[in-house]
Amino acid sequence: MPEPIVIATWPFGTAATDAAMKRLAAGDAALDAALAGAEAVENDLSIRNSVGFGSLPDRIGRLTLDACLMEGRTLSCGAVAGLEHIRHPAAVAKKVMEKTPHIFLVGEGAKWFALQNGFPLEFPYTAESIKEWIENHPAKKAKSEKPVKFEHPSDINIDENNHDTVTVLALDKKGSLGGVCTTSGLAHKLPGRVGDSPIIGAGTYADNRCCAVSATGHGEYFIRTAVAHDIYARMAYGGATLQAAADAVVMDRLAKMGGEGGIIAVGARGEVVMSFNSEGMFRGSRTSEGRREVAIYRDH
Ligand code: SD4
Repeated sequence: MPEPIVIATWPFGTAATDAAMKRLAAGDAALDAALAGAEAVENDLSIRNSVGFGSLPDRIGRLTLDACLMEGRTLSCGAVAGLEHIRHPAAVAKKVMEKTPHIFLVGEGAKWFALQNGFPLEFPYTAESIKEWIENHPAKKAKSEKPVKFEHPSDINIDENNHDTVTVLALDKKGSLGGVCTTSGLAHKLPGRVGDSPIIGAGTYADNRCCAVSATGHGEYFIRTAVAHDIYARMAYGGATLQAAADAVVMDRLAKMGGEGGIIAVGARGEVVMSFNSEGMFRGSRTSEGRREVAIYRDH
């Protein structure tokens, strides 16, 4: 059996890899470990750009969260999107997977389901996130004291670099894969907008036969190219290695469309691949032997 491994996106992903590795070392399943890692990041109010509470609200000031997870042995999965006032969207996604005949709940329905399952209703805004929203709202003229005047939806520009999705992928002692992705999506998005992160096959995919893959970047492009599943399929049906599959999708297919971002992936034999077409991509990894790596890579 391969040694357990966990990888995550962004510098704050080290909180995730540390929490997840504790669980893997104790013999827990990959999905449970990855979820523990994602929750560690969701809990951290100092992560202000885009994961969980205290992160950046949408165009009209509402913080909505998206998450999904997938188990590589059974292909079980769950997802939520547009979830408000609930701190742990990834855990709610797991309940959707375990307790309903469905996979994906959104908006008020997802919130109702979370409340029914004992998740507390919480206030997700911090003084910093409110200040940031007021001061940096794209519709607001610099230094103007006037309140934000909303643009027509067709006029909005989105800063596609203003985001920080955390995705955590793990391989456990039994050789099973699991993946979790959690985010508040692109900052200042239109209300109701959902990116790739909670979409199984776009933002995340896990199948023990090949790999677990998760994405970070401009979600609309990752949906159009079904990035995570495309990488899996190139391995499963095309016989590509994980590295070749990831590079073909991220560096070629996605890049040619103008989709900026990258993926992290763990193969069924423990191989780690991180492919990106953006200027750089932060990610961290951790093995059970304590090997810990955090890096931003800039060269292709
Ligand atoms: C989205 N893909 O909502 C997400 C954003 C992201 O790192 O990846 N942030 O489009």
